[in-house]
Amino acid sequence: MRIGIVGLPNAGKSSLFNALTNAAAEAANYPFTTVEPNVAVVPIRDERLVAVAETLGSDPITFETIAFHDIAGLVRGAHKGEGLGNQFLANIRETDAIVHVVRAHDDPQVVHPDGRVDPLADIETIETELVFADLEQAERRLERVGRQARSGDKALVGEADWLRRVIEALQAGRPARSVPPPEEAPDSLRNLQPLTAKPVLYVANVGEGETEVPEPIRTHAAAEGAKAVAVSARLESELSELDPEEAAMMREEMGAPESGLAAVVRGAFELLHLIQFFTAGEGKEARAYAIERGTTAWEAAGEIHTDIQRGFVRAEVVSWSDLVESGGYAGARERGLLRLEGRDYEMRDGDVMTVKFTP
Ligand SMILES: Nc1nc2c(ncn2[C@@H]2O[C@H](COP(=O)(O)OP(=O)(O)OP(=O)(O)O)[C@@H](O)[C@H]2O)c(=O)[nH]1
Ligand SMILES: [Mg+2]
Repeated sequence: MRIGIVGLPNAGKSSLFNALTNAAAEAANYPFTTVEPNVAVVPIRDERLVAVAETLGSDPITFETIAFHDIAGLVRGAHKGEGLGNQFLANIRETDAIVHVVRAHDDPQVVHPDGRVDPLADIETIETELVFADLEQAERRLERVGRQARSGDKALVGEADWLRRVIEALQAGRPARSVPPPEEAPDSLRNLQPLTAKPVLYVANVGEGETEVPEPIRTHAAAEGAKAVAVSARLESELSELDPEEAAMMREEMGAPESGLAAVVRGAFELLHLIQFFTAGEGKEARAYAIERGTTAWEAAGEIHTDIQRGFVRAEVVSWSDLVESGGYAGARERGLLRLEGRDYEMRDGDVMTVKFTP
């Protein structure tokens, strides 16, 4: 899963990025991979998988990961070349979702580019820039596809027509997600990668000790079908530098129940309708996989390996808690908790699956 972080300058993007990467490195007990200085692949520690691994003596434990891309702040007029932000938007075209950091704290020490704190106006500034960036991209693509569509190819004609409607929507200030891609050209969306079609998680960067998403941001997110979480980015970034016990104590004292990492990860999973399933062998690797809700056992097998999917015979499935409570696979089988499932079985969150397959 890849997530791009956007927001105004000084909104708190890099503070959040540092908090996420430090906290993950600490919690998962192995270093995150810095692909580039501003991209970090963060393992998502899952206590359910840890418990499964302890029960089975599995080693190593491989968590699912999220790659976060931190980019420079966008300013009003970025599409006309203001600031540096626009050129970085290309780096997040290939992400699955966007985290939009919105300043919601009023610390006078932190300069606001517009000299006032107004979360809704800030959101609008950023969203306008995203719309303009998509517009430029869509116009450029239409030039090419429109020319190719003269061949009469159905998919190309469909894509060109879709691009025209996307451009119309964007010119009216509506996001690309409001124009569904045509059936005859299902790749249109992937070819354009519009930023305004990606699901958005708003992160309200609230003052220390605050835990609620401010009302205007919550309402705005709900109206868009987006999610919103509250995080105090600087505090989280400071806490992430401490050792975990110390951080937990501080967190309790300050009444901040959940780490910023946990809140963002939870929000991202909800946003993308993701659940996790696990594979775990006795004395072998225990591994987590993020899949969309509704994924079948056969599709899930493909996440493990294409060979395993190709030779799929059946799946042995047990919930992680049943497996742990039964002390392992043998115990779960004895108690009738290890089920045989076919290829159409719909995976549930926390399932532990062993695929029987013909090589
Ligand atoms: N009081 C307070 N200050 C914060 C908070 N989050 C970030 N800051 C401060 O705001 C300043 C800017 O934070 P950054 O995280 O660098 O902001 P950014 O969005 O990455 O900014 P650009 O990279 O310039 O676009 C820093 O001095 C932070 O310490 C917060 O929750 N409360
Ligand atoms: Mg930054």
